[in-house]
Amino acid sequence: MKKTGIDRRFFFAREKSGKLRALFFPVARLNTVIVKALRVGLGQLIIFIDFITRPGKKQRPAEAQAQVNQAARSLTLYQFHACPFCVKTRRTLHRLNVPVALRDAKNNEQDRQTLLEQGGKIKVPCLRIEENGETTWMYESKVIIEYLDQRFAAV
Ligand SMILES: N[C@@H](CCC(=O)N[C@@H](CS)C(=O)NCC(=O)O)C(=O)O
Repeated sequence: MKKTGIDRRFFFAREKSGKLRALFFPVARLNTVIVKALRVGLGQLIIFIDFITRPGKKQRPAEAQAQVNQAARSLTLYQFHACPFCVKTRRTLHRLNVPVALRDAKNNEQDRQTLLEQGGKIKVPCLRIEENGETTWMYESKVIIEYLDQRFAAV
């Protein structure tokens, strides 16, 4: 069938956009790789800085520490290893010497699903608190840190 003027213009426009896409695809890919590398690099830097500047652990008499350890069994922190808000929260746990179980909600599919289904959303850090048969999913690093400080700083 003979191509009309409109058909031809449409055909050339499509061909041109295909070539443009082919030209820019490697650039876009390179951009993605650079952004990813920067993000990973920044994450590693945060972890390194955290490591070299980590505060000392709170020291308590054995009995008080045993009490804290017991209380920590009802807490679980859902987190990402390199998330700055999670690093901040883990530093608080370290400073207060509260051995809370950590769950990797980035790489562990089961933990991720649990956080989504029971907590309500994928956002970290999230502290799961089990108390008197009830479970609370606490989001926001600032709120979690305040809760931990209130509960454990004076023990
Ligand atoms: N205001 C929040 C910010 C938490 C936040 O933005 N967390 C990011 C990771 S650093 C997140 O959960 N993103 C969801 C995702 O990556 O799926 C806090 O202080 O806890």
